[in-house]
Amino acid sequence: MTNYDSAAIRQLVDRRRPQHALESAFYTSPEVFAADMDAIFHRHWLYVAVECEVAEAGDAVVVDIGASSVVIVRGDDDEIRAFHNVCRHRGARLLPPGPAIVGNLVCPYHAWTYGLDGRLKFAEHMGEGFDHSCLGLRPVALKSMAGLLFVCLSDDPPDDMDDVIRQMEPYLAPHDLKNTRVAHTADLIEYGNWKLVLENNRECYHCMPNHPELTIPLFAYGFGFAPEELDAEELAQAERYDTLRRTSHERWEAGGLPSRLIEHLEDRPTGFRTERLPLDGSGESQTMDTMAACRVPLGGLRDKASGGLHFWTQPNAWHHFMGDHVVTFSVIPLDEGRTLVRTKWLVHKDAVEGVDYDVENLTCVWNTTNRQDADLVEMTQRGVRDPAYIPGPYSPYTEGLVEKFMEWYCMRLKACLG
Ligand code: 3BY
Ligand code: FES
Ligand code: FE
Repeated sequence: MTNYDSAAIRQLVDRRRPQHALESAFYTSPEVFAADMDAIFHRHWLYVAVECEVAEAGDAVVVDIGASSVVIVRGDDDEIRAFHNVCRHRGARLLPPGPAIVGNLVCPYHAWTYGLDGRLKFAEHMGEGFDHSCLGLRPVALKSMAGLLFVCLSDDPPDDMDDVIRQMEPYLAPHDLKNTRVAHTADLIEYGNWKLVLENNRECYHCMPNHPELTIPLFAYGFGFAPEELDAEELAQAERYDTLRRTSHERWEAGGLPSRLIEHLEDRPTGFRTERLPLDGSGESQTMDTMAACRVPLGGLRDKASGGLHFWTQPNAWHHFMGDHVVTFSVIPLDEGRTLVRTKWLVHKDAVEGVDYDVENLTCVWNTTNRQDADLVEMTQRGVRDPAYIPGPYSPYTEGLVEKFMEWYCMRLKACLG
């Protein structure tokens, strides 16, 4: 079932100019959006939730992705499973989006009752020959990466996820996500195509002029610059940052914190990138004063200045892991011109609000930055809709990772087009 013309979209992809933004149709056409949902969002691993959201048996969280909806639930056997949120009777949604606590999954329509393992347990009035056993909920592929939960809506998910997990677990494990809880969630609808949200995320070219709050903790962020444009003082600062990055990597790695760059953004279905980077000031956290926002450290992290571990996955996520808290971001397209950006702040599960941390202080940098990014995305969406728009070139210095996102997108769209 496709409501787009694959050949026409393939042509659009084939005529893309490398190192340039995409043509307008990629950001504005409902057909390209349908292709994106089908080829990208229904056939790749998506970051959707954190294990601590389903900490106990019967905890559930429901996430809508386009026309699909997924129930993630922890069973009595402690297993976390994911199911399509579609009743096997006449199709009603079992649960609304968001968190829930359930004993069974009971359809609100005619009360068909499913166990937390998805099996149909009761269905009244269905007669003698009714076979419960073949009407269980349809499973959705789910994997936990050190506590980050990924789902794939395809029956044939990309098989490279186990390798990403193997490479990423040593980086994420020290932050002990399983012993965190969500201190705050912010859902922000950005008025732009999901690819504009990702493009914006994959560069810091816009950070200096637009993110005063973010540039406080981030300092001379490792996102490239044109060396010939720097004056002597800026060059010296860039060199100082490079030295700090190198010596920090050495110190962190010696202390058991993997830190060095791994980058496979454009050469595999489950593209990803990670690196631990030093932060400015005290080097502790992404807060306005650069000090830890939460007094209870995560996991076994004793080095307060453990920087910020960046972790990105294609197509829909980025995260910052610090010594005192973690910020996770997931992107869910709503339509060709609207995108949900869901941000979660995680702290140690024993941390007490108002005693160990203050929500305003914890969330200030990224709430403010997200709103600034939403404005940038919206103004770009308006521009790319204008008939006068012509795709412009990416900076070879500061937009190399945007190009890698686009290479990945074009490669995967072509590979998965129906
Ligand atoms: O979160 C990030 O890693 C990216 C890079 C800098 C700006 N930004 C939102
Ligand atoms: Fe679910 Fe009828 S639609 S019980
Ligand atoms: Fe930004």
